[in-house]
Amino acid sequence: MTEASRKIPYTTSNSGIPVESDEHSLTVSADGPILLQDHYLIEKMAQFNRERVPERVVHAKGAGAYGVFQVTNDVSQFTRADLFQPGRRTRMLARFSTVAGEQGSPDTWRDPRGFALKFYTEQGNYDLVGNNTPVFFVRDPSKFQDFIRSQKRRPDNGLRDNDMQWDFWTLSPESAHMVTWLMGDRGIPKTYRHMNGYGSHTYLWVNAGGEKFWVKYHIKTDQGIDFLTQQEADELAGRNGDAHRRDLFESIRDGNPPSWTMYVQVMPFEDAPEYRFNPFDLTKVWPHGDYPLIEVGRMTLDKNPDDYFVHIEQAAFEPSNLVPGIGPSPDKMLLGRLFSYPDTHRYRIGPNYAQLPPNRAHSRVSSYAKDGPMRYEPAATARPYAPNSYGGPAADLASFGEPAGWRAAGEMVRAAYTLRAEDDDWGQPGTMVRQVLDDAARERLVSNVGGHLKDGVSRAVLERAVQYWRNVDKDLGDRIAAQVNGG
Ligand code: HDE
Repeated sequence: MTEASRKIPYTTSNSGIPVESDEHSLTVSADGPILLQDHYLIEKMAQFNRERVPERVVHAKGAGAYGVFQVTNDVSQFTRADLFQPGRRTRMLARFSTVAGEQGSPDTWRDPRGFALKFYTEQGNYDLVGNNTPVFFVRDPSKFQDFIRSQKRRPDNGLRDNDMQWDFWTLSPESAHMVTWLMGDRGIPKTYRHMNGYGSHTYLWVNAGGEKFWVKYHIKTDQGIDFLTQQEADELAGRNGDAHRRDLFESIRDGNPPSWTMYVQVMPFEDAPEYRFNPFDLTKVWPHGDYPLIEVGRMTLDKNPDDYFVHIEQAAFEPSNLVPGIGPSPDKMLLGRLFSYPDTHRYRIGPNYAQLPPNRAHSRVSSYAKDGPMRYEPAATARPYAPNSYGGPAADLASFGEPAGWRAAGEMVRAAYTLRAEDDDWGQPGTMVRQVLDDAARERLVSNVGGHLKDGVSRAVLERAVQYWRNVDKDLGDRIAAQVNGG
């Protein structure tokens, strides 16, 4: 029977060889021993044993989709980045995720959400790898690994431990702003479609004339912010651990593509040195009264991946993918991340990860890379060295301009940022509690914190935690104390 006359394709081995059976091993007589020459059986078992790549050490559980970014406002006065030029439409990939949970963990655990974007621009891939919060727990990359370990599983019993979490947080006062976000309504979004994304860090934009501006990204959901209460989330975690992944997939499948509107806050380059607090400190936000939001464009997720592992599990986002017109800032956390992400990709999915479908640039790649495991694309040149007199490639400084940077000088030290007038750890979370949250949101914050503190936190850490919240806001701290001690 030919394949054409059949309704379904015939099974083959990985090498395209038609196989004789989908269910019977090759044996001597029906009841006899299995034969080593059963190449297809061996291939099936060996392939099965090698289906896993290491999960992401953080942000292991997530969901993603492809989409398009459309510029809706002219911001070319601030940046010459190709994707932000008037009228530009750029294909993109987004991945949303939780942070501490492993791959099989529920989507609705309380956690920040990753908000990772990859734009396939005409000048290479631009990755904006943010969270659904504008701030973070710590401000020096040296503490990041410690922070994450305090949120995950203990080495002795393999269990997560609220005492460990609050021990770290109460010994790291810089965490207060982010913990207020985490323990409030933003800590459990209703779906991935009902949350904002933030670049969180300060970045550098450079326009065509070489003028520099500091920016912060806000990517606001067009679906509206919505959240789950702790109780709703706990119930859903038990009933459907993949609720957020399913919601994103089905909304796109059913012709209901979610969208977000991107804005930036723009700080003139020369404002930074005198600003009243450190504008590069990742635990701080810039008041919108100082630097209002300016619309940039709209991202719409309109295409589900046709293979989750190929496109989402192997997606490699890196804040170091900065295209001409965009640069980093002196934010120590951002600078640490510039190393960490490519490092984790080389370990997790191999040195040629940039050639995998979700990571391949849509523009021409003319690097001098060659060879290495699983290499897929041919080398860009037969003479893989620079300079060479056989047609390059050669760096083109004239077209793409100086690296986007700033002047730095001074002695080598290990120290916290230099303190400025309003560089404290309690002011901004206190303002958020008193001026941004309404009574109902404050009540839910008290209940969420109280519930978490009552679950296995030691007396000594509890006392520090009550003081931590009193430092944020006295009344809030008193209400948490009453919950913990009396309630
Ligand atoms: Fe990450 N982070 N991170 N992170 N992060 C990773 O890279 C790291 C931080 C964020 O959907 C890892 O590919 C360091 C802030 C997202 O694939 C790793 C520091 C923000 C994702 C890593 C931070 C993020 C990651 C693990 C402190 C928001 C998932 C897997 C200096 C602004 C991306 C990977 C995806 C993933 C390092 C802190 C967001 C280990 C060293 C702050 C959304 O490389």
